[in-house]
Amino acid sequence: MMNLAKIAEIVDEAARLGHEIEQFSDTAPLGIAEAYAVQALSLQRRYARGEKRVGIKMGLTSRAKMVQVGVSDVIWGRLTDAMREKEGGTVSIGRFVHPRVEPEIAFLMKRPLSGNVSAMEAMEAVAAVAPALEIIDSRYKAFKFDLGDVIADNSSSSGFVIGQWSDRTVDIANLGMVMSVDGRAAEIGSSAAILGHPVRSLVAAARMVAEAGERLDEGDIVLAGGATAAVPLKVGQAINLEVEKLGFVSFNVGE
Ligand code: OOG
Ligand code: MG
Repeated sequence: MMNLAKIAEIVDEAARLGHEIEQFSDTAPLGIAEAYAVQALSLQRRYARGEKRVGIKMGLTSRAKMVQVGVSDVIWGRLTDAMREKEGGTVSIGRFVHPRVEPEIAFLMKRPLSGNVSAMEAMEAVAAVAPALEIIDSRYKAFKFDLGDVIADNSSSSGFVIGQWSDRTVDIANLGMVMSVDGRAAEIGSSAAILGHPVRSLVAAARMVAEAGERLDEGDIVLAGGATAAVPLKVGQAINLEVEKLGFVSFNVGE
């Protein structure tokens, strides 16, 4: 069995250089605790290169996402400043392996949050909510992985774009979400697809970061997870997400 630091180097180098790797589950499967340890070690490498932690992303919080990748446990990953892309800008995908985009809701934290909290406590720690597009890119061949593989690979985190923030008092329980490619609707869903209510994803986030000895901080961004299946990105596309009451967020796909 390879040591965890070596595995962290493999996933980090794959993400940094945009090349694909074999699943660890093919030869030496990773347990969940080991996989999160690899993820933490791989993020240490990013921080050492000057990237800053800006929040976390939750994954596999909707049925559509679980079905698409064949893994049905809620997972999380870390977001850094280098992953954030400008709203309305052009995202170059040349540095990715096989990127996909998915429609999400983002929370902006106004207070720290960690551990077992109620939905009301979670919402009270939020400053604002926004429509968001997450660009995911598994480093594994053919976008295939098991639970340990995907967690070790920082839950496929690679980029994200956030739209305009709205006050946290907007009711986000069941908002229509339409993600379009070149002006045509590609995926249609509702914020209710995210664990029945996106706030449940924030509750899970608080619990899961606490298990890692961390917390959500003031100013952190939390992505609640894709509400629909993800769509493969191709150079030249214009991607837009319209969320009822929250507005839109968009980007263009460049080389
Ligand atoms: C894993 C990441 C899942 C989400 O929003 O469900 C995720 C993947 O699909 O590669 O980001
Ligand atoms: Mg996602």
